[in-house]
Amino acid sequence: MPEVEPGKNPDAPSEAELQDEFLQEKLLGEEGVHPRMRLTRVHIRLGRRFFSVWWLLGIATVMGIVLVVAAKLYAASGDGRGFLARHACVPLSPPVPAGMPAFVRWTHLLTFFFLVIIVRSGLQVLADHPRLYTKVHCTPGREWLRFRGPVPTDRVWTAKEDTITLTPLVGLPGGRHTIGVARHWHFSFDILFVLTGIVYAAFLFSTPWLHRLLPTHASIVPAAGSCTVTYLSLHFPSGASGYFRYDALQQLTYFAVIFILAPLAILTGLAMSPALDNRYRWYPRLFGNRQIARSIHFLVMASFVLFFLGHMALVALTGFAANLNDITLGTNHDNLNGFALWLLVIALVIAFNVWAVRFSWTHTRVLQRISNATVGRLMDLLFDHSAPRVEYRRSDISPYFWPNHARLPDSPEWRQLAGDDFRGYRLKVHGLVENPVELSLAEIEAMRKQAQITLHHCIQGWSGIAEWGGLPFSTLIELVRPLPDAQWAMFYSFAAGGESGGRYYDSHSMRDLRHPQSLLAYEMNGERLPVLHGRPLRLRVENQLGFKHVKWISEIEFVHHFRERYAGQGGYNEDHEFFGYRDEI
Ligand SMILES: Nc1nc2c(c(=O)[nH]1)N[C@H]1C(S)=C(S)[C@@H](COP(=O)(O)O)O[C@H]1N2
Ligand SMILES: [Mo]
Repeated sequence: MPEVEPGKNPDAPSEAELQDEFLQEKLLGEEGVHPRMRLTRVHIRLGRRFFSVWWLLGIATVMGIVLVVAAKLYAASGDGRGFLARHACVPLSPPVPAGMPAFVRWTHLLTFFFLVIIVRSGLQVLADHPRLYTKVHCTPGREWLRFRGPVPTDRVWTAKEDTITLTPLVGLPGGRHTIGVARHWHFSFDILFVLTGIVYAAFLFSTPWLHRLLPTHASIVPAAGSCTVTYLSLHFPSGASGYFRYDALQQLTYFAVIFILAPLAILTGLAMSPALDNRYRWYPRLFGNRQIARSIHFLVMASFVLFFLGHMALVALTGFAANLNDITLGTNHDNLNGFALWLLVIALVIAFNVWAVRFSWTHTRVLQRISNATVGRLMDLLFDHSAPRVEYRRSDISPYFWPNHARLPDSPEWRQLAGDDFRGYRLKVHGLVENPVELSLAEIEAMRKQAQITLHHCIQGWSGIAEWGGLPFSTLIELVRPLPDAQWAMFYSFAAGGESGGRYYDSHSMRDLRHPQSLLAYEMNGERLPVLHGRPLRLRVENQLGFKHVKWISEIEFVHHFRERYAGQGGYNEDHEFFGYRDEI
């Protein structure tokens, strides 16, 4: 295996080959095991049965009609007329200077643009594990929402096989199992979204505009009720008075979107991080568990989309031209200038999205590098110093633990070792160490043993709790004594990483490997590690996502930097699927 000089790397596939392989495998592949995401395939579980969301949409439509009829009847009744007269649906906020201030107009525009990218890339992430659960375990059949059929039970079904394909019209970048690329967009635009939010909040809290948003008087509740009845009975107040003064329902809705939905999106997003969850047990508990946080994250997205649709409909119904002047130019005229600007913005956002899809498929490495240098740095800053330490109880162990890989080991060498129950197995530890060793499984088992019950976080979205027993990596470090120049350790697998045949590998920093919970595991849930989960040896590095936990380890090499091996991005997924090499979320 790789015994190469730094910088000279005969194993490296060419970048053009990698780019081409990515396009062929992930975008142009035929529909087969990886069906397209389609509304007809979305099912929601009630009790034991799954129902098509068409039912839900049908019920929602019927309920909508019932609500409109009820509102109309109530508004025409004596009681209703009295109520509407007492609490008129009129602008509530104190008179403010006409027109939207510049900070609202600009942050509004940017937030819209950023959210389009965040939602599209988020849907792409969802397509990589198209099931949502309420329990942290992710047992097939127990999901509350799924975007494809049930998990086959007659064969091993990996999470990778479970991924579905998204059209680039919906997902960014589209295709299937392009989660690495989707995450680059998602996280970089998350940062822009948060920064915009901070600028907005800074302005908001230092100007009187705050009072148009913060509900301060209980009378807003009946007033919002009155507005609800008014809108539901299909009476839309004209925008003549200028929508920069909000009525009660508007104020409450905007308040909820800005002060509840947006923070919830950020907090639930963070609750999916292995670095955070496995350091602070209380954090995912804020939402129940990691999967509830993920479900809320999805529902927040859906609420943003619904809000957007309702918001646009009302903007159009209550004086489109004047409203658009308000929100683009800050004026209150009836001319079409705002409308023209709005069209221009929509065209630019569409053009950016078209470009983003193309760029994702043609310059994937550039995107990955930019993301490593920005998002990766920030993740490091936030999480790299915290050692994971959370442990669960035996009773928390997941009844089902998704297997995940593209290929099982199938080399003659591995077959021979497996046939002999790994008696001939020698873990080769070499590279920049004072004391290179070759260890049999019996020797490894005779060294210090540690067991831990931890939560596994797969990049695709599923999680599971298992007990892992094995050799603390720090003990191995003491044995082999890495040289001062050794900053990374490479873990090579017996298995290929994908169809292209290159072997699976990944790398870890010395800091991560010294964490007390970093293990070379040979037991799972008190029994010998099953082949499916990495026998004879697999990694546990609990502050990192699952793909960094190499299974079927054949050798470990200490190097100066992972750049010296293969395509130089730090691992098989980093090389071939353009994942970030720091993945603490
Ligand atoms: N050799 C090898 N190791 C691997 C993988 C793989 O494809 N090949 N998949 C990784 C991923 S993406 C995850 S989530 C975990 C899954 O471990 P499990 O199969 O025990 O659940 O293994 C990791 N280790
Ligand atoms: Mo994974």
